[in-house]
Amino acid sequence: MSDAAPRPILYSFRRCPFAIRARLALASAGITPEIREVALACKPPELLQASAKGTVPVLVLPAAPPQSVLDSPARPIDESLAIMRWALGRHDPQDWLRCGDPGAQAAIQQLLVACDGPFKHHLDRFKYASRYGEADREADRASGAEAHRQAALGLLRQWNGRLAATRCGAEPGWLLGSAPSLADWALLPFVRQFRLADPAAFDAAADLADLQAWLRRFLQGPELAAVLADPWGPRCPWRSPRWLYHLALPEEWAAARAECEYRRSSRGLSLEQVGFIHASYAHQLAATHRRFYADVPGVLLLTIDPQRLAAAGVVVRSEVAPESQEHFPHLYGPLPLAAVLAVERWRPAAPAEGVGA
Ligand SMILES: N[C@@H](CCC(=O)N[C@@H](CS)C(=O)NCC(=O)O)C(=O)O
Repeated sequence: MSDAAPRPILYSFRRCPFAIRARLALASAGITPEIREVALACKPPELLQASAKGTVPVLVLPAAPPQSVLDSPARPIDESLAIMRWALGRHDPQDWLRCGDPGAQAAIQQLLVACDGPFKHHLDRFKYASRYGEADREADRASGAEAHRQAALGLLRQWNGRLAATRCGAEPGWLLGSAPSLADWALLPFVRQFRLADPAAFDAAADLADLQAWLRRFLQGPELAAVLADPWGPRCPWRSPRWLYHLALPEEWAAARAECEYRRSSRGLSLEQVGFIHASYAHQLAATHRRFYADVPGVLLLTIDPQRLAAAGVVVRSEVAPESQEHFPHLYGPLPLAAVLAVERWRPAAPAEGVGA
């Protein structure tokens, strides 16, 4: 893919096992999307427009030049396995898909169904027991979680058995034989997640020796590490150009929360003194921070939804700053707390662009 070619966009979440498997396949296929890290509590409108179900990963393909007036743009791919298959369908240098081997393909499919179905079901219910716990009593909840852990362990033992059957001497095997397949890479993030719930117990389980060796090889290898690090796995959420942003001093934001509205315009200046509240568009944030807040420890970034501002009757005007001749958004009225979608400690954004940049 040339640098000039439009890239697919991947809405992703660094720690999400579904998104991790999608990134693994894209990386293996040599496809370098623009990664948009999503905060699940504050999903950008662009993601929801691409896929209303609001899960990550979602891959949005660049619009191809229409060959005919009947051509419709490619639909976003909003299931992790479909993204993997799409990527590997374009380029599969290590034959993860086991092209031309229907028996292996059927075995892969079975493993994927077991992982995304029962394994994920039990994993969620023991890892996030309080979220799913219906029992009122703590002791009942704990025994329910343990039942789910045991059910998940049952599947892990089956997968361990497959690996034991393909082991070559001391070298751990792969789920389908002598090389990793789509099944290994797609299950990996979920087995990793199971281990992370209690690493010591997982590592000590005597009946999971082959699975432990299989996972360790992934954890020590370069592929998983690559998709968990920048630029594949940025820690800072992508900033939508459809939102507005404001940098705030922590003590002034704390006061606003107590007073139920925010009336500071910029550093050291109030709304009353200036007549409006200064804000930035996403692409202006780094420069605004550098100019006014670089020496403030713990400065906060407010993400503001312009639609909620409008609903609250706050007028936003895009106006030129005399010193730079650049347009900035100005809020004519106090900022209602309900229009603030997220408050986080300021962190510089990851180097923009795509993973190949
Ligand atoms: N079947 C989907 C599941 C994706 C999924 O559930 N992702 C989680 C994050 S790990 C999500 O986006 N949840 C939405 C939310 O928490 O709001 C896939 O394979 O892509």
